[in-house]
Order: sequence, then C-alpha cells, then structure tokens
Amino acid sequence: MTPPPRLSLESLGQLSPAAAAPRYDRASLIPAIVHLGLGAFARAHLAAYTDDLLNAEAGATNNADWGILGVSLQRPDQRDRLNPQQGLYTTIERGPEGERARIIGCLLGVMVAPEEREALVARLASPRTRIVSLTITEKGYCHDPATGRLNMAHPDIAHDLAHPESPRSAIGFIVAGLAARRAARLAPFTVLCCDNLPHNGRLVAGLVDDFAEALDPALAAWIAAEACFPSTMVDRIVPALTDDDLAAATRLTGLTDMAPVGHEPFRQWVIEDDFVAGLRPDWEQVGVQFTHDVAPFEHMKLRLLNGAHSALAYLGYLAGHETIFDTVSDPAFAAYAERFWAEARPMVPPPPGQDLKTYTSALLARFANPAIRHRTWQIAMDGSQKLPQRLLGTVRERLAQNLPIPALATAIAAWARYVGGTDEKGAPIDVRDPMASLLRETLDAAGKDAKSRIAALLAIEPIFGTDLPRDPRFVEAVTAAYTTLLASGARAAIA
Ligand code: CS2
Repeated sequence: MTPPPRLSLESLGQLSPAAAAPRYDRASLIPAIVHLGLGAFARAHLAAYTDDLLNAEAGATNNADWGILGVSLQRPDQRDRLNPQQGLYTTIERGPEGERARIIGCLLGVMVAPEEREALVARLASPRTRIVSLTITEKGYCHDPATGRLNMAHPDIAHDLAHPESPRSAIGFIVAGLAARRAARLAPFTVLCCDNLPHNGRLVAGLVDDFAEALDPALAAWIAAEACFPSTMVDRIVPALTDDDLAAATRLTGLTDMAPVGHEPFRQWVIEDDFVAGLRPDWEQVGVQFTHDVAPFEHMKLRLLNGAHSALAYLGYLAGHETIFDTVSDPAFAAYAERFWAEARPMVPPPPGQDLKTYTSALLARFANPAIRHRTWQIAMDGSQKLPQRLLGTVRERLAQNLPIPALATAIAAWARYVGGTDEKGAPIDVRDPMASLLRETLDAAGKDAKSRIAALLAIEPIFGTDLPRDPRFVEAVTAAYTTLLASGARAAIA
C-alpha cells in the first residue's frame, strides 16, 4: 500500500473533509513574528491562536501580515520535519468527546540557529520583524533561578559576550538583533516571553539588560528606553510527539504529516498590553486576554497548575506511573493533589473574577483527560529550574505565616528521591536537568544518611537560596517526608 501523500500546499486539496484547512491567503503573510524555541507547545498555542485570528479575519487586510518564522536554537529536527511541508502541520485536539484535526497555516518556515547565525541576526534586524516570541524552557534563559540574574559564567553567555555577532543563546540573539536595529536606526521589536517563569517579561528584560550592559552600556540604555517586554501567562497541556500522533494525523487528515501536535481542548493566554508602537495581532478577537497586570494570573497558573504537575510527576514516576492521567486515576494521588492545592491556594491572590476552587477542580479534570498521555518523566525534567517558582514561593509564604507544609515537603522530597537516580524498583532514572551532574555529585558526597542527603541538596543556593536551608521547619519537614518515601515508597507515603 502506498502511504498517503505528504502534507503540503499541493496536497491540501486531498485533505479529509473532517479536518479543517486554513481559509486565508497564506501568500500574503509576512514573518512579522520570529519565534525562538519552536516546539510542540508554541505550535499548539501561539500559532493556533494566530491561525484562528487569520481565519476569522480572512478577506480583511489589517491582520493579514502576521505570519510566524520558527527558529530552533539547537537541533534541526523541527525544520527537517516542517520545511518539506512548507511549515504546514496538523493539530489534534483531544477531549473527552474525541479528536478534532486542523491544519495550521501561519508557520512560514523554520530556521536552525547554529547553522545560520548571521542570517538569523539579519532576520531579527529586518524592519518586517515586529515581535520576537520565546518558548525556550526555563533553562534556555541561562539565569540563576533563585536570583533571576543572568549567569555570566554560563558557557553560552560567556561565548556570546566574546562573539556578540555570532551568538548561541537566545539572549545573545535578541541583543544582537536589537544592536543591529539600533545601528540601522530602526525601532526595536517586542520581546514576548511565553515560558512558565514568574514576571517573565520583566525577567527577560533584566537578562537582556545584564547582557547588553556588559557589552555596551549605551545599547543597554537604548533597549531599556525603547523596547517592550510584556509579561504573559500561557497555558495548554501539550505532550511531546509520539508515534501514535503520527498515525492519528494520517487517520484524521488522510495525509502524511511528520510534525503533528496533540493537545488538550483548554487554552489560556493572558498578555500585558505593552508592545513597541502598539503593534501586535488583534489576538483578543480569538480569546486572548490583554491586561496591565499579568502577575495574578501567572501566580495562579505557576503555583496551582505547574506546582501540582511537578509534585505529581515526581511522586507518580516513583510509584511507577507513566503519565499524569495514570497518576491522578489512582485515588491516593488525586487525594494528594487536593491536599497540595489546599496548601497552595491560600497563598494565591485570585485574579479578577476567578474562583480558585473552581480553578483547581478544573485542573484535576484536565489532568484526568484520558486522551492526553503526558509523561511524568517529561514534566520531571529540569526540576532545578522549576522548583523555585512552582513550589518554593508557596513554601516561603506559608512558613512566614507559621503554617505547616506537609504536601509541599512531600513534593520536594520526591524530587530529591528522583534526582538520586534510581527508582523504587532499583532501576536507573534518566534524570534530565542542567544541574544533573552537580546533583549527582552532591548526593554521592553526602553518603547514605537521609538527613545529610537532604541537607546537601537544600544547600544548593541557586535552587533554594540562603533562607530555606537555614529554616529548621523546612529542613525537618523535607527530611521526614524523604525518610518516609525511602521506607514506604511514594504511594504508601501519600496514602
Ligand atoms: C509542565 C508544563 O512540562 C511541564 O513542566 O508542567 O509544560 C505544563 O504542561 C504547561 O505549562 C501547561 O500549560
């Protein structure tokens, strides 16, 4: 049997009638958005919203220019899958009622930064580029998570400061692009951070400033005066691509797509309305919320969604659960999630019009979506970069009010158990974390005793700061939870 034709502009005519195709004229789009870190999430979120807007505006001219150029900062695989399809790909929405496929048309192509550094800087400096958006994950910012400052000793940052015209890091590319615009007397672009970091716009502005200041204080002053760094809260559960997704895309579209993306129905995007010259797509027409203060939304999302995600990922993985769905289908873990939220909710001021109990009930339902196979191992990645904003802020605020932290301490103990590198059956864990070797060495040096292992991990300042390791209430709670995890296993520990 010959495989169905590869998805492309030419084969769109053969798209299955059940799948939706772009209704706008793709030829009129220009890549006014350059997106750094093009992964599944951005393709199911930023690009899906933009595609909705283009569909809604089809025929009108005012929004016809907002196409997206994707950039991979490391590997070529997204380009190799997407460029032969002219940037087209299938999104598969998976809800309790079944699957719905559509073709996204606003991605115009993908560049691979390490192979075309100068060309990418030239793109960023092009007058047509208005927005540079980012989903590069927490570690992509090369910062110290506890202080939010740029890590000048990071190898990529050290390289980029020595070779600013030929950068490696996202921060290096942004500053190179802005420097070229300033030299050409162009306005800067807006930097739109879409990663799960607190005050993400302000954070990136600070990192760009740290970098530019080290290079050229006049450039730093120009960026501070002219550029915009709106903060955002982004939300949609988008697991990494699997072979099942490839088969599902073919089944639903009748075409071969090497880069489909599966996602849950829910999505949310809250953006601070602060763009250079006010230039941005009218995303509010398709459900994006613009506000002058994103902080309460990101607080709620990072602490309640991502906090519970990380807690369930470590505990669930240790208990042998492959996905978040498997984990919360186990009543002991669903009950744990409720206890976690009961600890976290009082430390979250609700955003306008939002009831937090309703929010966390909806989260449990989202986690329990059987059609979404989000691996605990995927969420467990990069814990050193995630713990501060997901768990430790809540811990600090509860301790300041002398409130107990049993569920939070259990989550941190599960992380400590996880980064130890062996699971409850003695099998090795593939720990992915920029600090993986430091974590390993720290634990090896600490020996076998639970108290000294926890003390050694909590002494890692970029994660825990200087206050938490000195707080006996925190240290004792995490040590006790860790001891129980070792003795009884994750499931019994929470049951
Ligand atoms: C997850 C997030 O991988 C992770 O760490 O917690 O990717 C989560 O799925 C998204 O933030 C949901 O919006």
